[in-house]
Amino acid sequence: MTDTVASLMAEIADVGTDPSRGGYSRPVYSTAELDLRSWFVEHAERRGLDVQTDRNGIIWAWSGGVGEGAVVTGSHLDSVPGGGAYDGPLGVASSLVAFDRLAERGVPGRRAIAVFPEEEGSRFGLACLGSRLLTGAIDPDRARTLTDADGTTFAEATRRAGLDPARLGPDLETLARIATFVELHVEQGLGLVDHDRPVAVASSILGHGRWRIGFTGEGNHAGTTLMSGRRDPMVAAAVLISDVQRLTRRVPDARATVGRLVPTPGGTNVIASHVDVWLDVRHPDDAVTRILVAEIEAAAKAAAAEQDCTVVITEESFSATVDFDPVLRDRLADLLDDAPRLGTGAGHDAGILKDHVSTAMLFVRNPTGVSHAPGEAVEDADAETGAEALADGLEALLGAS
Ligand code: HGY
Ligand code: MN
Ligand code: MN
Repeated sequence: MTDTVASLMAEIADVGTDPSRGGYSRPVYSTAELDLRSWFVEHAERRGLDVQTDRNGIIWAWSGGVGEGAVVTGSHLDSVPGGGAYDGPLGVASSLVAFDRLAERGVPGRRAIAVFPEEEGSRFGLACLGSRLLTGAIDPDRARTLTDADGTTFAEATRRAGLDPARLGPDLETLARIATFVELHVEQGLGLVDHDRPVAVASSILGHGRWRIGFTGEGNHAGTTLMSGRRDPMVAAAVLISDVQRLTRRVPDARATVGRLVPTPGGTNVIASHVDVWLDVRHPDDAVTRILVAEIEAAAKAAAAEQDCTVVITEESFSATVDFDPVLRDRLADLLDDAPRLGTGAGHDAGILKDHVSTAMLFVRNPTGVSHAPGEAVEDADAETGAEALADGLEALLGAS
């Protein structure tokens, strides 16, 4: 095969571009993401890999037979709205090139590339949905009833993707096939720029959670309703969003974001009756996260009371801080010319799998450090270096298996 990571990425550069937001919008099971899934399957089959999609929508491309003891790599193809080109697809493209290197080197051993659905949780609200289903980290009934902004359930979207939603759920037989999982991902920060190195090995993933905060007031006419006596949930939400920044700035290393606000009904000349905001909070110490969220909840209640509104706060997901196995981490770092060990504030399927199988991550330098935005970047040379590093790591693990 003569494919390079850059050439593979160029093949999908026009899939799911978002002219209004910039960047890419590739929600799970959307036309764009389904096109990317087909692109991956075609490349995997061209390489003679045995391609299967499991009941949770995870695509598996096998080499050396389907079975236990496999060394697995891969990532995701779905994106956030207006996301960058590399978050997810870089890992998938690099996996294909790494498999080409292993074939050229004549490396034996059972291995697979996995492509996980809904890693971002951008359509159905829960990150790493595919790996959570695989490992039993989410109740299948809850997964089936998750809905997108149009009211389509994950069950319906799963059905439209050609799968049976009744079969969603823990798949311990598939999980048992993985001896080691190594995910390559674009770095979502400037650590490698600071180190002046192209590749790092992950040390940890910041604990993170998502909360839905719904303010309810009284909808009315913008022109006929005097300011006195309004019960405006948009004002309550605005006060809370400002409080989130104020409260979080007081906590070293904490990050809290409100990136999504949905008013109902959402008219320019209408006082909203309800406003939903979504809160993303992250910190290395899960106990600190909980304390900060409690303070934000109190601020939400105060903001609601101030506007004579009510508020309901719902935890939608929480993932504890992940520390990757230091032995595997250091083994890969040593193998890769003493590559830096870097923590990340971004979640990954590897973080979900880590409690079930031996797991590691590689990061590839991002010269802008930007992610979840069009500015995300990877130099072609670093992309190829990353794929070679992945191949070296997989070869070492296959030799040990
Ligand atoms: O939100 C995250 O950290 C990841 O990109 N899903
Ligand atoms: Mn990602
Ligand atoms: Mn992401």
